[in-house]
Amino acid sequence: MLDQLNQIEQSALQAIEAVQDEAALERWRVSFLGRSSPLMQVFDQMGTLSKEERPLIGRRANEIKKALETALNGRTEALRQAALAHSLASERLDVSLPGRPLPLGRLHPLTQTLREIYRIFAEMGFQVYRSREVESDEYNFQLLNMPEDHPARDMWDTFYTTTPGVLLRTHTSPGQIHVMYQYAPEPIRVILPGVVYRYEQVSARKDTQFTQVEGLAVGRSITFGDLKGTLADFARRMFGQKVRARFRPSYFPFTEPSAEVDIECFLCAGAGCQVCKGSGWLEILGSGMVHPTVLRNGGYDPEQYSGFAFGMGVERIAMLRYKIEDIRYFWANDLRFLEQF
Ligand code: 2U9
Repeated sequence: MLDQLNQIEQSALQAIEAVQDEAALERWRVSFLGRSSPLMQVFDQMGTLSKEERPLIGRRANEIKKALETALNGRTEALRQAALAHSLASERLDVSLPGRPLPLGRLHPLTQTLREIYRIFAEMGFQVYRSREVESDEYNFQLLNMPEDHPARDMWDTFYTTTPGVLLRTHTSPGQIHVMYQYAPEPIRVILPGVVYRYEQVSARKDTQFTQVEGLAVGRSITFGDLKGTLADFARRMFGQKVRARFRPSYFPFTEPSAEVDIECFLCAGAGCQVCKGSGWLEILGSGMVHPTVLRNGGYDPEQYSGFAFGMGVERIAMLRYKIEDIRYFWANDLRFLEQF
């Protein structure tokens, strides 16, 4: 019996050396310390032993049981330590490594240009006013001095809706009538940004929708000199302090006199290149003194009030500024284009 016990101890202590995980350790416990393990069976058979044998075997069996329990506890702790070391190793952090750069979003080039325009005009005291995109023929044309069948209507190829007299605005000018109605007879200085729609053949220069900013200043003594000063200053702030501007006579039904504003071509310094088509000048906006009829339509007495107005295509300004060759890039959502700004 003593030999049998020594055998049990030896094989148990040998087997535990090979145990590498918790499940194997549990199997070991069941086979060497479990209820039906050979060791426990020795305890069960105590009653059948002689008086002399009983204390000897009993003592030895208890010794072995303690030894196995000690071995079990030792192995449990060793496995726990190994698991901890493994998880610490896998979570190791090198705090001296450089951080991973986060992908940064950016503003659309049109938004950047628009914000620059807002900033420049805000510094000159202009407020931003937003107006509807679906308009009436009355606001888009008639109140701007273009009654039905007026030939100047041909300047805007218009998207009409199926409702008679309702159209997509071809410019933000109807918004200026809304502003005047709302504020007359107070003096006003506003800019009106927004998308406008034209029934155009799409090309590198023209799209069926684009972004416009129009401006309007109305007061008791506003002159063409104010128009010139404001717009020449805008050109310098937008395109560089050295940029020269020129005012060229033009025609718009809602302004009289009217002028288009060109800046000296900053690509060829006036020598003539492809962008300015050899002229040395780049057109950036249209402008004029508000027509007396339009002032009256807006609720101002043209005998006492005057004003100037202007309009520009924001895509055009951005194209000049960033040397973009095709207007269709703005709405194409191509990341290769957008990531350049
Ligand atoms: C009111 C009075 C006057 C707005 C004006 C222009 C000249 C002009 C174009 C430039 C390029 C539009 O984006 S574009 O196609 N605009 O040339 N706009 S004066 O004059 C107004 C508007 C409203 C009540």
